[in-house]
Amino acid sequence: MQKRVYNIILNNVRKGKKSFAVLIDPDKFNSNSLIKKINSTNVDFIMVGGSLLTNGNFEKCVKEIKKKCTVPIIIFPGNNLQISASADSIFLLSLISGRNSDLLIGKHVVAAPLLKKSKLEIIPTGYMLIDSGKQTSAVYMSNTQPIPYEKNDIAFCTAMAGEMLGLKLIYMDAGSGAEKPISKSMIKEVKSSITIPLVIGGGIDSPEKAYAACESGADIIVVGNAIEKDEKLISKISQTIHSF
Ligand code: 1GP
Repeated sequence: MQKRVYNIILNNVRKGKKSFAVLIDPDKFNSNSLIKKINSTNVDFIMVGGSLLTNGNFEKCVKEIKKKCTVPIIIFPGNNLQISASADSIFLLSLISGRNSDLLIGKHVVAAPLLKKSKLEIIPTGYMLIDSGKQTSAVYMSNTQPIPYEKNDIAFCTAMAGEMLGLKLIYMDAGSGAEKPISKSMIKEVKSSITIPLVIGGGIDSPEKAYAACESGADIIVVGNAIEKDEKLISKISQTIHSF
């Protein structure tokens, strides 16, 4: 299994270059215009997945993106049904902010043989849900409590523990469509407590919010919901992130 995607992430971090990941929800995927936009913009990664998918077209969506686009595809799995050998890589999420053993190790046991067969590049990821003012699908579906918005100490101790356990990435997520993104001070404190790359997502719906996350120490910025509403944001946010 090649470490292509993780090496791109690490190289960007070493150069101080921020990365931009567009999150595609297969339920809302409208291939032509979105892929056109991505192909004409500087997007580092495409993530595909969601807490709850209702259309059953996960595999079709990944294949279609792969066919039309050269940007590396990372699966962001909402559950163990979201695996496709057509993607490049998968964030193998361990929900370290929660205490639901199924999402810490259980689902992974079930998925392991499939993942091995798929030859996907596995990126072991410490996934942390942060409270954003309203209950998000990720919090509800995971049956866990998010880390409170202002509890920076819980966030950085959790991230530190994740790194000590050998995880290769920390992904802090306020949840899709979050009312407010993760605070600058929480991102700063987590970033200064770990040496592995830090991914930030949830509620980033403007270049200014993307800039604030970069400035605080995010290495990868994930945007999903806002782009579904306005595809023009892809180039605006990309410019901000890449000129940081
Ligand atoms: C959600 O972090 C991602 O898991 C992206 O969030 O859809 O709010 O951009 P948005």
